[in-house]
Amino acid sequence: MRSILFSALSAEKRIYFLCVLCGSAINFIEKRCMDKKNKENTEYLSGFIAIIGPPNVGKSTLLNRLMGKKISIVSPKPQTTRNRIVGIHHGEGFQIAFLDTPGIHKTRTTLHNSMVSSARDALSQVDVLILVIEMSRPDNQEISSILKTIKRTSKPVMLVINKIDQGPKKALLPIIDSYSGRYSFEVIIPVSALNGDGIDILLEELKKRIKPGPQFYPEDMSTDQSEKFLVSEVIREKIYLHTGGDIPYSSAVTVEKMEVNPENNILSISAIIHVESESQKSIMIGRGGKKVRDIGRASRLELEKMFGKRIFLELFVRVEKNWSRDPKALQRLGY
Ligand SMILES: Nc1nc2c(ncn2[C@@H]2O[C@H](COP(=O)(O)OP(=O)(O)OP(=O)(O)O)[C@@H](O)[C@H]2O)c(=O)[nH]1
Ligand SMILES: [Mg+2]
Repeated sequence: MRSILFSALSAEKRIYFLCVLCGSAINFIEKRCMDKKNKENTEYLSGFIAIIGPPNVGKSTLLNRLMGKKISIVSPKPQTTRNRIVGIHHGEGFQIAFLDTPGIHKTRTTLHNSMVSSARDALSQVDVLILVIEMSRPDNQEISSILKTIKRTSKPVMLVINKIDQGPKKALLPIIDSYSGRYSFEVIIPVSALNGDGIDILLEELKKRIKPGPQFYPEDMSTDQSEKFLVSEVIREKIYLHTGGDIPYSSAVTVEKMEVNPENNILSISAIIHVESESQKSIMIGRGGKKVRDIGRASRLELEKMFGKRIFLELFVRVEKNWSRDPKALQRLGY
């Protein structure tokens, strides 16, 4: 039809028509080239940033706040985080991979050694460090040793004073004063990871410190942890919240099975809670199985939100004698 119409045109009109067609094709090609050029000119920024500090100062809460979602488990007890946890923050034209780390502390067991070395290892894997302290306990006994370590890395360090919701703002001045004298921080930013105060300023300062680089992770990836690891961490968090004394510190969790039943779409998970002695096992199980049931219920509710489906969770408690001091057992349990 088009060719009949075209041949019906006079020779003059045909030439004019072809010129218009060629013109728009050239315009189109020019526009594509410009778009490509603009994209190349606005350089993509990316970087790795480690969140380090003493135990319990709010490092994991800060990671979750920066991410806008929960990636790392949190509890009021120190030494909650045991592995390096990666949270990938995607923004317009930039990407930041945050490494949440175990709190740096004096070590007593092989597990502590593994935790502290994974924190120290993270220092060498990143471009920038965020050192977190808390406003109400700025003179944490671990700080001197942490400052010595970061001095050796010669990486840019930002100091975050967390938990500013816990006291009057005027308490910040002497802390800022004292820390400015101890190290030449890039910037000192007071925040509350809990309620979000100061987080926008922190993100702006972070963006200034990342450099042109590749997009290391795809847009839809928010962590590099496996699903089994995420599940084991949620269960471990509930153990920290539901038990006391030595129990949380002597517990490890491994996920043995995760399977979706195609008929009802229920996700079946079976996991083992490893403890170090028979007496810990009976505390973990509780009278009539109540303790482990409470841990199971709290875990299941969170996991159902996380996976967006119904979950059937089975927990078994097993004794793995003195696992926290045995390097082989540690490896088996993921540390
Ligand atoms: N009031 C207040 N509490 C906070 C804030 N940030 C964290 N917390 C609380 O501090 C406790 C420790 O938080 P975490 O994020 O687990 O601390 P952490 O530094 O990751 O701890 P470890 O992994 O054990 O080293 C939890 O009870 C948090 O709710 C904050 O800004 N204000
Ligand atoms: Mg933590």
